[in-house]
Amino acid sequence: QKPMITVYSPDHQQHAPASELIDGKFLPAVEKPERATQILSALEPAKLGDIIAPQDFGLDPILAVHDAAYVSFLQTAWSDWIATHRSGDAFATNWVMRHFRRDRIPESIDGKLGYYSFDAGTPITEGTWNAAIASAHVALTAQSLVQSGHSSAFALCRPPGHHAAPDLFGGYCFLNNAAIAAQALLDGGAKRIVILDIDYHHGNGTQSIFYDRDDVFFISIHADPAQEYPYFLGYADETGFGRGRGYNQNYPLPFGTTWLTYSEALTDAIHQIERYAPDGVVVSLGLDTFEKDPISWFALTTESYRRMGVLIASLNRPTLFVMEGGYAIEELGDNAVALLSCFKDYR
Ligand code: OKP
Ligand code: ZN
Repeated sequence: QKPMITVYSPDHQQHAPASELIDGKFLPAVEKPERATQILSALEPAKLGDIIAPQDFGLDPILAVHDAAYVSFLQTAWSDWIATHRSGDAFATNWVMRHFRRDRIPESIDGKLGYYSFDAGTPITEGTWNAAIASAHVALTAQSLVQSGHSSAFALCRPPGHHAAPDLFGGYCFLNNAAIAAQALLDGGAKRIVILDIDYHHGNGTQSIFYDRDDVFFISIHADPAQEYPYFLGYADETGFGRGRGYNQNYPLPFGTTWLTYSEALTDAIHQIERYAPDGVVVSLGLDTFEKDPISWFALTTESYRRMGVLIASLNRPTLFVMEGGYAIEELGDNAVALLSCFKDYR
């Protein structure tokens, strides 16, 4: 049995928004540093393998996925915001919607925030860029382990990434860690990569990044966008475009989904992955499908995560786990360990 190395950086703590717009009020942020520290403290006694710090891979692997102007925007967003607003976290409050022009990038930071985002739920703070780039380097460090022959690795990323598109932030995400890692695997010699997104929310950013490509097969199991965030992407009829046709697969499921229904979708997804025969699998690991998650409405249990670990292990492919969502802080670590340790035991 081979160890599973975890990559972790404390820099995520620099992204700690005071509050979030919820139910018409600014309430304590749901996406908070305790998420990552709770998982870390559960991993230590579980002894899956070493816990290591990330390496610095610079900006090139980020720019292989994200637009340069978007990355520059993220780097200076806080200082631009504070130059005019003086205080408070930066929030977008207006967007480029249908009927507006998309060929003009406003000079104003408020205009830029709206141009480069798709929701009001993703505050930018003083440390957001430092945390986001560290999170991407956590994913890249885990990727380099898998590339060099480790059968699996866990990137304990925070902030998450799967909602971030080439030039869009939103859904607590700024840089798409899983997409950056998948692209790096390809650039390192892999021919075909699957991204299996098991977060409760559709990974709209990842889908957008790879929608017209056949070298990354994006598969996502999530709450039906007709009922749930991000609302405007994630339907079953989104199957890819051009060369990418047939290499995008969504499994939208209803509120209240239990393991019985979930496992049917996951088993189908596993069969699709086997047919594609990828060189590696990147798992966008969200634990917000849990029954006690405060913002989500599926009903999976800790036992479900054990079974998920076993099913993903059955693929027998180099596997990179990239942390996404999961907000039931108390059980987050147990659920992560349940999935990762069963994966490891059944490999
Ligand atoms: C990020 B990840 C609920 C608002 C939802 C955005 C959720 C982002 C989830 N009232 N806000 O996929 O876990
Ligand atoms: Zn989620």
